[in-house]
Amino acid sequence: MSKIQMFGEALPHMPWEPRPAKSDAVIWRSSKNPIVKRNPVDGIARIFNSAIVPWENNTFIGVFRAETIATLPHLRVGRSDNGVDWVFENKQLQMVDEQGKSWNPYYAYDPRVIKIEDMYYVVWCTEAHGPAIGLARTLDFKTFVRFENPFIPFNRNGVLFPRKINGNYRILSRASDNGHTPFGDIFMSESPDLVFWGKHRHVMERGGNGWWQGLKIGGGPAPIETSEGWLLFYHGVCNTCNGYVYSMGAAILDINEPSIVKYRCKNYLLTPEMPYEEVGFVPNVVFPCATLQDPATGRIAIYYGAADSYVALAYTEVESLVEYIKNNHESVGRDQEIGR
Ligand code: BMA
Repeated sequence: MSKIQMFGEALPHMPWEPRPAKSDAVIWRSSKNPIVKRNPVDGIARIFNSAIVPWENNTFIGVFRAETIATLPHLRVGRSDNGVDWVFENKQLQMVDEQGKSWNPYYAYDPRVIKIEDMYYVVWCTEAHGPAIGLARTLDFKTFVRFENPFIPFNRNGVLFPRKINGNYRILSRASDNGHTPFGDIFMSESPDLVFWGKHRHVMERGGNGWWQGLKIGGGPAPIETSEGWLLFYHGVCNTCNGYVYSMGAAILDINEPSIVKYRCKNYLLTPEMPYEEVGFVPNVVFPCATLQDPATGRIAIYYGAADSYVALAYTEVESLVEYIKNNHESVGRDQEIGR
């Protein structure tokens, strides 16, 4: 039993591969990577930054970012018995408004799926006169009811917390621009009903001594509740003369006031090193969007998009990970203050 506790549903059947022998890595890649390869479905060129959650009868379900051979990003449901081998629906995910009338975004990408009580919420980057946060709810992954735009453009990387905090829902997001935004910090907003959002607080700023997160940062999977605080995986971006490089980092946010960063790891946890991360439609991208975890064993599986071309999987254990984050903590700017 790990000294650091994770809270949430047991998941003994989650995908898992032990840390490679003789390795002291904090995080290690699946030997099956990439788990979703190019041209996975007729007419679909690439599936990558995608969200996975546990589903009925010990199976898994996900909302995937897919791009057609006309390169239009859209969302698509996939199912898996083991979390590694996926079968995708042969149609795009369809959304309706509160009246049940069809209401689909022109484009949709980078979904996150968060279960809060008995409802599943999909947050994605949607078209709303520019990129903005899309939000929909589903119970069955068949009917997706879309909320009206929770935020004005431009905003991306919306990530809900898996429960209310002090009575309100919380969402992370990153204000951006209309293109390949060359700036950005992580903010948090709160809402009593998922419709009206306010108290927009600053959570984390780009930068620190390491350049890997010097340009912009954005929330990744839904934060994981632990005895140390909210464990947040995020992406950090560095600008180079050959373009952006996306890596994955982690921080621990205060459990009651997540705009306070308790610990932030100065080192990246995963950076493009493998051929499927370094070479693809967009080279040098590691983009985490989902985790599965089992509180009893402390196991965490992290799903990430690789090079805007593949879905890949990495593993870690909560205790060694949290120790690593704490041992490599770096306080950046005003991160440790309430972000008012
Ligand atoms: C971001 C998003 C991600 C993508 C990344 C790298 O702006 O569009 O979907 O993985 O760029 O291309």
